[in-house]
Amino acid sequence: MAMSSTSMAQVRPWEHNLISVGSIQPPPRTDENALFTRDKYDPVQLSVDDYRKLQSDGFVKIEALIPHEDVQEMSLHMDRVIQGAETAKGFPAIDPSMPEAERVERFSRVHNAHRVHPLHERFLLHPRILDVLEQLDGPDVLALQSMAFFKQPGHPGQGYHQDSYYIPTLPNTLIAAWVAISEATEENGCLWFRVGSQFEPLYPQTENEFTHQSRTLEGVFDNYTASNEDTSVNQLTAVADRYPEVACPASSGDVIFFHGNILHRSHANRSTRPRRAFAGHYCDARSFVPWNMGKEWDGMSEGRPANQHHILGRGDSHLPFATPTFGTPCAALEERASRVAGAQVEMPMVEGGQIVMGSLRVVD
Ligand SMILES: O=C(O)CCC(=O)C(=O)O
Repeated sequence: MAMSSTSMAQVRPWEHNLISVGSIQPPPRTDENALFTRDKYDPVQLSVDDYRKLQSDGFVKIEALIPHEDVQEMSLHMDRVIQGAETAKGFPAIDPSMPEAERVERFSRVHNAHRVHPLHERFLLHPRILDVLEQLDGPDVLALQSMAFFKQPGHPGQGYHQDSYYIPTLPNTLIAAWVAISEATEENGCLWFRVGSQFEPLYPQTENEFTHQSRTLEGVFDNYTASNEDTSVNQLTAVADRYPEVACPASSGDVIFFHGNILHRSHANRSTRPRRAFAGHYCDARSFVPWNMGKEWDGMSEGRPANQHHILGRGDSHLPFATPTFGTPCAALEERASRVAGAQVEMPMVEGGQIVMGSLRVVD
């Protein structure tokens, strides 16, 4: 999950080797991404049960969502990055002659590489992920951030946190899609969720003015230890303990979708192989997003949103949005269709003892 600009300045142990590439200039555009059109993939059809599971548990795993070839491509790319055979602006410099231990140490995770690398953009806007998001989180999908987890043997996990703590969206419609690139097991550091904790309010940090909506509730505290792996230090442990905890192992290609407020964590990789994952964060494109990866944006001081820095994946929005740097097909590149049908639904009214539809109007 994203860390704020404040935390970037003072790197703490659990932010081990975190790299943000948000401000890096992208490489020249290529046309290759434009080939990844929606019709290349089987459309996804979720059930009401899947929807209910996300609401009731706070997360839902969709098995084998991403085709094997795509997962394999990301996995090979990550291998090449670590070997120093492939790089992008903002990635740590790797000299292929470096000892392997030193090379892998440079990569724990990379944030927002979709701004500098076409493959990461393709994953963030993957049609099968966007299909699911449309069904789980509404038709208008804004893609906010991406993270590639290299999680090498011995690398730490991430302690209890709520993703909406880092990425505020108003109203809060944040949802994560966590793609297993390798198998994720309890041994190598899979995700763990506190089932039902998505109903908790957000436990914000006082200095983050955009996450204060729950602050007036009795019991909400100033949270400055989110993500700390040490449960005796992490203030969210007491909240987490109200809910049962479950591990969520995943096979490569499975995608775990989870709510922005759910308390979750991962442990260190205790295996001898990397545990790799790609995570995207999204929201309803109608939510106001006061977040640009911890960086300033035009209009920030006037209270204008940063939505124009985030890509419209599906649907439409009355708010601004970005187009993809590398031309991955998505709604931002399509003609805009207006959605006015909802405005025409008539309300039932009682007239002469009968229910009639919308005859009493005071707006005409
Ligand atoms: O992949 C991990 O180990 C942690 C990921 C996580 O907690 C997140 O993306 O919010």
